[in-house]
Amino acid sequence: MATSLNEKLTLTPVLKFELPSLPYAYDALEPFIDKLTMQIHHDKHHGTYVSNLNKALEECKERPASLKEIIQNISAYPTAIRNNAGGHFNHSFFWKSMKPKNGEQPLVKLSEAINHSFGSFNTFKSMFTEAATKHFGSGWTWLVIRNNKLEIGSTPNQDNPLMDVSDFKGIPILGLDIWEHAYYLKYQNKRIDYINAWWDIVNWDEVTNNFQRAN
Ligand code: MN3
Repeated sequence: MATSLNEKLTLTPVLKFELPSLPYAYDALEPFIDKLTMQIHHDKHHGTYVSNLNKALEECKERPASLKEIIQNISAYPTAIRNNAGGHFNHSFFWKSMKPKNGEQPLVKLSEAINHSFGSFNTFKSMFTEAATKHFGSGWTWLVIRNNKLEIGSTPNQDNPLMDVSDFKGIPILGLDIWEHAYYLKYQNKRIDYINAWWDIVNWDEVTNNFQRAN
């Protein structure tokens, strides 16, 4: 054997992540999500998940090759990595799934799958809205694909449906941040108003891409 497993591990560099830029201006989602919320949410909250993830990875003996590898094997990592890798993954996914008000609907293939799984787009929307409204405390509500079926569910904290520890599993197609930091400045305790506003800025092109990639 040329190299032992231990030698290989020490040769693998520690992963280092960077905060991705928003794919639009801070005020691009106004009036549905306000500029200050986007600045604090992206720069401070997401930024802190990234820097805390980098710190935790330096102290960790595992040498994962990618964020997805960490997420899918999250039970092997300490809580700091679960929270911060989840935070980084979920927010990166979330920013891309929104865009300025566009009045779009899901593209044909996803639209057919939504009708097949939920009966109609409006039924899907009200089921998702209800799940997001009723989730207790911080977390995320998701549309996932699992065994060729679309399903709606929520995860606590910064967990997500790709994590091996998650009670709700699948490949995420759409995700909504329902932590208070996502909406409190503008909507205070009215989570339902934030959810209803968010429907206006869903980037259905991106969501449809997510669906096609997952198939
Ligand atoms: Mn958040």
